[in-house]
Amino acid sequence: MSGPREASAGERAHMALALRLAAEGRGRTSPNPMVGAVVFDGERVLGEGFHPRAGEPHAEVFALRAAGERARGASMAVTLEPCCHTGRTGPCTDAVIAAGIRRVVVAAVDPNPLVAGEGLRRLEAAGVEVVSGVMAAEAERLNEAFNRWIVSRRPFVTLKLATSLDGRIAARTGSSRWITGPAARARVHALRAASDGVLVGVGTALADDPQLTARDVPGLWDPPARLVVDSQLRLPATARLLDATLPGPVIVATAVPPGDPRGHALAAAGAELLHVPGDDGRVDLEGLLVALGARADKPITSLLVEGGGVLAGALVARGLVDALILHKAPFLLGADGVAAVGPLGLDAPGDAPRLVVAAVERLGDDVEIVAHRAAGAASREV
Ligand code: AOF
Ligand code: ZN
Repeated sequence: MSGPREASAGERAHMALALRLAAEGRGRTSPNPMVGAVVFDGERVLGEGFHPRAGEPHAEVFALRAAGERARGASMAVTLEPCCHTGRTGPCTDAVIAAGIRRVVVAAVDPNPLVAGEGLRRLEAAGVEVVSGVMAAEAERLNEAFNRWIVSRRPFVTLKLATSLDGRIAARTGSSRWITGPAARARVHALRAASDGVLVGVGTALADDPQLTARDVPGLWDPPARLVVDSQLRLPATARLLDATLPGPVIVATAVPPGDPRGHALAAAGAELLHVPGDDGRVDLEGLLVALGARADKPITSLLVEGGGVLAGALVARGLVDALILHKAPFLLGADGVAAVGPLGLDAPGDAPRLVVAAVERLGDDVEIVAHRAAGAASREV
């Protein structure tokens, strides 16, 4: 006899727990997704698991191990469709079937072309009841970076801006210390820790001499790569970013061809150089994203862009920004302040790339607005 085709309130509660478990892997699973799983019988939780990092077992395996023999005849809530392929680990579908799980409640389908619905079909073919789409929006949001990268091999790009209420990132002198308060700045460090890479334009690197590291973030996470778009290699080898004691690789993207002494100096200081020349003597930003997503040892699936205005404008103009995180501080800097986003050449508001506000939150005295590219306004493919 087959069970209900929809998830019960109790099963949704188990899925909410699975989503919280999945998030324990934040900042460590790349290029894999964050996944959580709960083995349960009615209200009783028999085993919990999450995917801790790429190369280690999947969430389902940890939850099944924790449940042991009690898994036979029980149910599972899992935030991502169980995989049916052999990668660094074996197929989760086989593990679920072998353990005797009777019913699987899934949040999101795995967009990995090696899975993409086949995991659900395998389970059903083995007689397991499957319900999918339970809290799917939350699960998709959690893995927005993985979902983008696994199908396009390009990173999910989040533009983070800290501005005055009138959208200025610095006063007329270029001074930007500080726009936002401690709570917003702490949020930025958490965003960095959750990202594979943190990117700035060379203007910002020269003006602020940032470290781009994630600091004072609790929990375990891998240090993000720190990147500068530096078309003409103006970054000095003495930049703080290149301090050898700081965690995370430094990548300098440039239009200058290999063999230039400025490049040698940066490489000697520990930077990895990426040569991605565009037509106009500048870095080809689409080419940069492709190169980052294809990075052999550690692909960059999520990129946090922290300005400045020139880089932000170039990315927005090319349709390369997937999400925007705007921190607004309660003061005005006026028209002589520095604009957050460079010229876009728009003739009418209706021509602007459309975003959808996903969340608004107060951070101390500041306000955070999270917005996503509107559905259908997909980035231009290269
Ligand atoms: C699951 N549960 O916890 C995760 C899944 O190289 P592997 O073997 O780790 O496989 C990685 C792929 O497996 C990844 O691209 C995604 O499709 C899926 N991740 N699947 O059932 C998990 N992390
Ligand atoms: Zn798996």
